Amino acid sequence: MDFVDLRSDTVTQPTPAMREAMANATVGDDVYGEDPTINRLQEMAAVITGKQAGLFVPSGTMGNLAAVLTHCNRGDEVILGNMSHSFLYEAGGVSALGGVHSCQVPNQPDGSMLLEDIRAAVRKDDIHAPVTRLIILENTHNRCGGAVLSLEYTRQVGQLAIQRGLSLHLDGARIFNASVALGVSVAELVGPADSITFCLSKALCAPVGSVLCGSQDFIKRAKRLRKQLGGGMRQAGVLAAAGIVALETMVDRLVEDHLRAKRLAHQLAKIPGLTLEPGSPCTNMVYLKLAEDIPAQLSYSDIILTAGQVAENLIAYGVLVGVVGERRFRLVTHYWISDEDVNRVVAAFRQVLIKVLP
Ligand code: TLP
Repeated sequence: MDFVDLRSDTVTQPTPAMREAMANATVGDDVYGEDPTINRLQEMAAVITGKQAGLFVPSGTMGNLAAVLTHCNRGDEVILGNMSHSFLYEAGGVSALGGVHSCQVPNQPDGSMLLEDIRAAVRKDDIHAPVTRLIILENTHNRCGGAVLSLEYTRQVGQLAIQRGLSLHLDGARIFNASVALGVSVAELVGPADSITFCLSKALCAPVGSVLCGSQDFIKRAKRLRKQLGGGMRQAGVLAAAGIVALETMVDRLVEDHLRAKRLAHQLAKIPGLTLEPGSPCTNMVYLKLAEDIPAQLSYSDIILTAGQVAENLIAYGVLVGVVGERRFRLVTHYWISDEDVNRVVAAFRQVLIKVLP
């Protein structure tokens, strides 16, 4: 069966243009710095982010980890959101591999952390406390509905970091979605950050890879960390070639994913049994829940309906969705999702929920 896969934008396949570029890529040994295609991608990334240099890494997770380990010493502390990808989904790498302690500040529904909460989290100079070294922001914010952090907010956090002598890292896995949604250039949006990771392998459709960007000195040190983490690749220009096509051709079209997410959300919200989360979608992620009234309606039959059960039932209709809680779904639109696919998903939800609603 042909599946409509909305579990994530990480499932995106490379485009035909990417496959062609990969086949024809000129390559060299990147650990020697001799892969011309990787060098070109890194230069492009530096220009786009307005930073001095870029470093091609195998994944967003490694980009974030290398950034934290470059900014922090063992025993230092990083301030991050309690809903951030770095805290929730990176297997505790900063502590397990870097000995870096994390201080989790509550994320607000819009993906931000309150400035007063960040200020309060910065440690005083006291031998009992770790040294606060770094703040991490995430834009767009995955777990907070794909929410976009504004330029104004990012600047405020950047100011706070400067005042307290801290560094600021931005997990910009989906910074291009943020840039398109705000109509603000990536360079401007990430200006206040000392370093940024962005991903090529999500909505931009490249098969593998992210780029970590920062100052010349920062990237030089991050390169040693990448080597320690086993991320020094050799003729990986075949991967970077797809990344270049991604940057050249896949950014402007992201607006289509955002519009399709809106249409999908609008249609799904009309189905009894589903409740759209407030403000959703902000970008390419639709977050929704099973409606409050479902258990009451089902109480006579003793069925407890979970998002997981609904997702399992949707598979029979060729629809794959993300389950991110007992009653919560995440549906991510991307290049390979068409208007027809949206209709198919809506029809499938309707069919599945009709079966369980009286
Ligand atoms: N996110 C994945 C899962 O890990 C949850 C997804 O399906 O959305 N930062 C952010 C904000 C991310 O959403 C992700 C991936 C990463 C970093 C890590 O990127 P990779 O998967 O390349 O290590």
